[in-house]
Amino acid sequence: MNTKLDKLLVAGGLSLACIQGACLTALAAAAAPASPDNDNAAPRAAQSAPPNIVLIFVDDMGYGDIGPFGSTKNRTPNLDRMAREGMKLTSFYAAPLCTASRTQIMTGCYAKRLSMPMVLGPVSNIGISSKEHTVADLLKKQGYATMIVGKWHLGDQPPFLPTKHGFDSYFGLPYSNDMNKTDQKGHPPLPLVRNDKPIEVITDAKQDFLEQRYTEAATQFIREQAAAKHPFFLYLAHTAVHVPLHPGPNFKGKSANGPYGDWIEEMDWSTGQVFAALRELGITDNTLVFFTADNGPWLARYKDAGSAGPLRGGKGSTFEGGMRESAIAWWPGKVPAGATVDTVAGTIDLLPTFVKFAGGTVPTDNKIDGVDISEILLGKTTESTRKAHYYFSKQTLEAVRSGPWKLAITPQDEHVVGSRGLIGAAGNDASAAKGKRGKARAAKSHDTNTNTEPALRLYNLDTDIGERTNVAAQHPDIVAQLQALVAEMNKDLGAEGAGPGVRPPGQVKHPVGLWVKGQEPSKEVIKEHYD
Ligand SMILES: [Ca+2]
Repeated sequence: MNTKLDKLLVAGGLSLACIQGACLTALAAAAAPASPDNDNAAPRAAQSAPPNIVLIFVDDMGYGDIGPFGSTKNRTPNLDRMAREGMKLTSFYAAPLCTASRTQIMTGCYAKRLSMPMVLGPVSNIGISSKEHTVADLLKKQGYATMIVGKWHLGDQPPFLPTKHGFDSYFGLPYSNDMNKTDQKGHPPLPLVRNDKPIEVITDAKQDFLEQRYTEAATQFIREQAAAKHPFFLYLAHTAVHVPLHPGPNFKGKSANGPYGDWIEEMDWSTGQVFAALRELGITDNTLVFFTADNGPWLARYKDAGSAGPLRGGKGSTFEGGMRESAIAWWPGKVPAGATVDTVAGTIDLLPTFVKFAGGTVPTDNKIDGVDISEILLGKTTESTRKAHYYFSKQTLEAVRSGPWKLAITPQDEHVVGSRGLIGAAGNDASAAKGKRGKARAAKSHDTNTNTEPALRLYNLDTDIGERTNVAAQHPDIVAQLQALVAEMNKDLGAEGAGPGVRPPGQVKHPVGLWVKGQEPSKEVIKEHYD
């Protein structure tokens, strides 16, 4: 099918209408029977009842790290089953970094639009503005009970916590699990937060039990809502598989892929526990589960990093490996079993899609970038109404995709080198320096391409998923059409700085730490790092 499409595009000259929609590639699988999971479904759910929604979001996992997306190293039987019973989305995009990615999945907007295109560190002074709508608050308006379990990473100040953005309850870490900096003397402890209060310091030893505790909290929430016959939205945002790797005792040393594989397998176990609870409770016929990840593998961590499979690049990059994620949708009897769809879609589409399933409408006071893909998930179409996907590296638009074509307009790094890029309390982007070690590693391994390739490159992702062959010279018409899409976005969000469509983040003047009482960092540490 793809070969035929390529011939058509090459031979016939590509019209904009073609790349905008009609020719979006789709590999819809043959219709498959509904899952046997319906067998034990309880009759409680009326035909029109809004579905429960479980959104599972993995941290720093590569496109090729689970069985349905080609991993032969990591055993993921629960995700294998999820894919057999559901739909794989093979051109599904997040963002290159944690906070940007979480902004997108929560708001349906490119992170740049909300001035959140970076990585927030502890005690940052910004977060998502209270004027924005999150998927949680829109579902709450539809009567859903809402909970986030796991990593939030959209601001740790009181106005920015999940409970201020539509979640009834919260249990998890407010940011990444390496932000305790235990390798550096005197840095702050990592807080575990329940609702809006830090309740416990998570030491390195305790990190081994995070996945287990998240899973218990998630399944408990499911059980409580099912007992109350209440529609629910569960956002299970794993700390796995972000470094430092902390597989639990039942998984440590058990995989064939070191601690990384161990933690992937524990995350798969956790997913299985969620499905087991849904099956036991008889609510599978009325529950949509969506699984994906926030950004590609952190390749600079070498053995501790995942695999992007056939994709080029990793975390921090706007090459496919940094942003294209494995994604699976599952809803027995509704989402066709065993389907694979290659339509361009992404985390920005989940808010309008979930709100549609919930019977609501997305408010029009704030422009969003995502579109409703419910008809795609239900197997009714393979075409999206979104004509392009844009690849931002922080503030900078680096590439655009429409149909099979991806146009890079700037040099792209293949991944984040050196230390993480943090926005501190003052809002300064410390990542630009990337660190001496990082630069040295990059130079040694030749893992950036900025000096060897032209800025303007065109790739056909159907035939060249690894982005190795620049075909810009052969397709000037397609280059021009994609450049027009770039110009359209630049008018909205700006080429590098903030365009008219960029909205401000929420801000606090005097950020405070989420410290567990009695275990605050010293005044010296606070002064050095956070004042
Ligand atoms: Ca991440």
